Amino acid sequence: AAVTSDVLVTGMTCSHCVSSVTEELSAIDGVEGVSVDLNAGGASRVTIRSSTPIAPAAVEAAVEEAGYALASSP
Ligand code: 9UX
Repeated sequence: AAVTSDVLVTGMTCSHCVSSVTEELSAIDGVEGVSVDLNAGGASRVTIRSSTPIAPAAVEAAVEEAGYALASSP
């Protein structure tokens, strides 16, 4: 069964930000889907669906590669 995990990402303010983060996270092995609840000016909730649990460090690296930062893991 697929698993989902949520992270909070800061610095995202437009749909292109969403595209960048989605693209980077989707490139992680095992990731099947990414959805973003954009909260411009605050932390955006990013939900990652994957076949197996994804290492938190891989998620953080992808978010940073896209140019944003992890606020926390709720
Ligand atoms: Mo939109 Mo996001 O012009 O860093 S790409 S603000």
